[in-house]
Amino acid sequence: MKSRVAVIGAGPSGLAQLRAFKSAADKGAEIPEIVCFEKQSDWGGLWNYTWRTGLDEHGDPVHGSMYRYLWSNGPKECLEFADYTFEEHFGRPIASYPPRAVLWDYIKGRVEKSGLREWVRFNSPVRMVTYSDETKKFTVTAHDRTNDVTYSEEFDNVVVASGHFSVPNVPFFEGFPTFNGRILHSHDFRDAMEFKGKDILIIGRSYSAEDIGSQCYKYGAKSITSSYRSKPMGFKWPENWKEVPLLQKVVGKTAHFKDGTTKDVDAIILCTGYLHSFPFLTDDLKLKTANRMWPLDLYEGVVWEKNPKLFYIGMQDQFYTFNMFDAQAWYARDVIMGRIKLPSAEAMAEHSAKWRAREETLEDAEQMIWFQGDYTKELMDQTDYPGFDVEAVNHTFMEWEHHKMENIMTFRDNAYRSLMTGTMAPLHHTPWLQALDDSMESYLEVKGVAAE
Ligand code: FAD
Ligand code: NA7
Repeated sequence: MKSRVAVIGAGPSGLAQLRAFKSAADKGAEIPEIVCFEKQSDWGGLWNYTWRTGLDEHGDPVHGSMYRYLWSNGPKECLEFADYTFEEHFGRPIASYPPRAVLWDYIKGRVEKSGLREWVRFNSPVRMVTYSDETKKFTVTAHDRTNDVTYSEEFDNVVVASGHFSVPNVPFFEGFPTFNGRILHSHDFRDAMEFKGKDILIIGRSYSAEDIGSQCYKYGAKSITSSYRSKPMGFKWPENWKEVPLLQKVVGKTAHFKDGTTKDVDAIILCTGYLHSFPFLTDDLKLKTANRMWPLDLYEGVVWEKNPKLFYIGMQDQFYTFNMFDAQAWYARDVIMGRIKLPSAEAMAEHSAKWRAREETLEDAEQMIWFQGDYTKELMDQTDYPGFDVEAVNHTFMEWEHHKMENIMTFRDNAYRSLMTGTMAPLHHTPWLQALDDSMESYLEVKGVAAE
């Protein structure tokens, strides 16, 4: 009988796994039967925008954390698939920081072209995965939401690709229960227009804080105060944006900060990150980690060392995204298909410990980018993933960092060269701050100027 592989999640990571198997099949290999379980009614993961917050149409927690007007926070040239370029998808070069809808279209394009939809069971959250030492198989229990039927099936391998930016980390601050305004986590942020004319307080100093604050600025918030725990973000903010040390308490509408200053605010947005959460896994299979560059217990960042029939894709904190997920998925595929032989448990743990030791020396974004680039390259060198010039991608990331430091409100107006096709992206037709319409139609309108 054919072996069976369950893939949990049809976001960029899960879809990379489907594509990896399809690519082997296209080259004549005999592949296992693949069943992908997806909780939402469509694929694309976070890139499949939902207006819903709280519970979804079935009463399950909403997966989506993306919001309206979200534009890529890094150059598309750094995430481009090596086997499906933007130029192939859109038929021409496009600008470097596409809005969400454009990236969703790109992600979908590759899997639609490969005819992979029939591998996916939509509206099907996985409820439980167990492993039997006797049968050496996993039992996956899923809920078919369309017919409201819960059922179980056996699999030889499981790939967890359920994402880790969905379950919010929500700290408590004194005075929250009696705050006279709205308190929300970035997971529930949807439309910056809600905060037009308002004084908003943001807690956190990472990507969500930076981008949600910028969105609110762009769409007319009266003022933005961002409060950090460790250190300021340090960008050159507009005049109505202040960075302050950590919030201590709120009294009525007044926020009190560690440096003794206060500010009256209408809303508090907790950009305080997410929890890795796998309620469907038994403890022996469950990855437990904070959001970091090298979670432990995953050989090559992918293989569950305690049971190497289980795989995780996309569980690292991310600079590299889509093409790193590809590198991981190709690697997992080759382990599953017996093309890559795993070393002993001790050797796997030793290998992970080495990466972790290097991770602990990383001091800034630049070093993290090189770290993740080296990791992605190590994976690509072991499979037939087309591969790409990692060093060149790292350099594009460096340019991006530099452009952000120059001006956080204009960095998206830059253009970069594709490291897959060599083509220079055109400049976008409208500066990001003035581009209020984030639709695909508006973004792809041709009124651009060539960048060279
Ligand atoms: P996800 O995209 O989260 O997909 C996971 C999928 O698994 C979902 O479809 C979900 O429904 C499904 N799932 C979850 N649980 C179950 C279950 N029990 N059963 C069945 N299915 C399940 N990256 C970039 O490269 N550029 C950006 O600009 C960028 N912006 C971001 C902005 C925000 C607000 C966030 C939160 C993330 C952003 N990211 C960005 C990073 C993002 O993590 C990746 O781009 C990518 O979406 C990760 O893919 P994934 O498949 O691992 O996870
Ligand atoms: P991140 O990158 O995990 O960052 C979480 C932030 O939350 C970080 O700045 C933390 O501060 C801060 N944090 C966490 N807990 C607290 C408490 N208790 N008090 C104050 N601050 C806190 O999550 P993001 O949502 O920004 O980014 C996730 C993804 O979304 C990312 O890939 C983007 O592409 C979009 P610290 O830095 O530790 O001081």
